[in-house]
Amino acid sequence: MHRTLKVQMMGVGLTVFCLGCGMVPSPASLREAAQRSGMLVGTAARPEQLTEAAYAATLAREFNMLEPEDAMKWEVLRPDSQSFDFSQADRLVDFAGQHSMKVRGHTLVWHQQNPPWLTQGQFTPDQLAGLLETHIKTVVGHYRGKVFAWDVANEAFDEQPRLGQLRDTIWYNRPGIGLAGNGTAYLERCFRWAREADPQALLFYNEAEAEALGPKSDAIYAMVQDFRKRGVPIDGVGFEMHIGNLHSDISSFSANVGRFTALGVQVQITEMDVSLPVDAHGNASAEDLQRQADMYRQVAAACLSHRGCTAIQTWGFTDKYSWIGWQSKGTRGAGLLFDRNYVPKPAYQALRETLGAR
Ligand code: 9MR
Repeated sequence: MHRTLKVQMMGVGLTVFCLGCGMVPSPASLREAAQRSGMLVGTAARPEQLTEAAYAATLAREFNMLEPEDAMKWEVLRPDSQSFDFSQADRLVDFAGQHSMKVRGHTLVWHQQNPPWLTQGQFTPDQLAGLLETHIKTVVGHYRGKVFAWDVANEAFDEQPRLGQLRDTIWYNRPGIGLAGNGTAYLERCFRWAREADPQALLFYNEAEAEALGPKSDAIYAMVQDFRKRGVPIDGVGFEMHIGNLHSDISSFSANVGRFTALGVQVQITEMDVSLPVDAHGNASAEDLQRQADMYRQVAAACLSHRGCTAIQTWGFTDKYSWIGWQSKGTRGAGLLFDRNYVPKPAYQALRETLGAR
């Protein structure tokens, strides 16, 4: 913007031509951009990588929120039925504290990454209920005042062919905590335990492949509507947003966010990545990287268009460490904002521009 300013200098009227006056400089980082819009921008993080200088510097510079990728799961926290090992998760929580970042906790009730002593323990429903209550209250209590939001339950609704039905799990009905066959009652109990342990923490239900309108998001919607009506403590829904299709329909996502926020809960994007086909060196094509940037832009713009959509989080930030490579045996990858050398990709620029523009 060019502006002409009239200034009075020592009583003499001067007209000066001012280049760039009134321009707001572009944000220097994702977190600066997010702050301008009152948003949170986060990433999953791994404690074992914090000693890598580029990893730690990028994490602290770019994000105002982090979530332990694995370090708060049962498998890590629970060496046996009596003990808790918070050492790995504490490293991440301490790092976040040192860099003024918020922490999302993930996750208290899930069917995966449970330790063998639990899954093979042949516990009765009463014993499982006791174990789960103690787990939720101890973990949420340990991080009271430090974890601002919890994924209380994760991925409790099933995939095809039972899309949208409750998943058979150790917590629900295999054998469950005593509420098998009672729909979402077992989840309700977990949310109530979590609220007791930390009345200030926001409590989320987190789900995969429920971003768009459809049977799975309908089932979650019905649960949240019911919980809100009956005063069951739930504050938000997390949509993971693992995108593998560069032509995904973002308008359906926006409509879905709209109906959830209308129930009075927050929505957060919790695990975003946009995986691409890669060559033997892990490289994607330049065209795909541009399309990927466009996906990030569209998703961020959709979130920002709803007041109740409060956070955008990616599932890691450097392509050096991403579950997609491990899971696809190297055929897909390059899903994140920074390449393997921590160089920002087109997706980074797209997200930074979009985040700063609410
Ligand atoms: O990224 C996580 C990876 O390190 C684990 O091995 C994997 C085990 O299933 O879980 C990954 O994270 C998952 C997250 O906790 C829940 N949503 C799906 C994520 C990707 O699988």
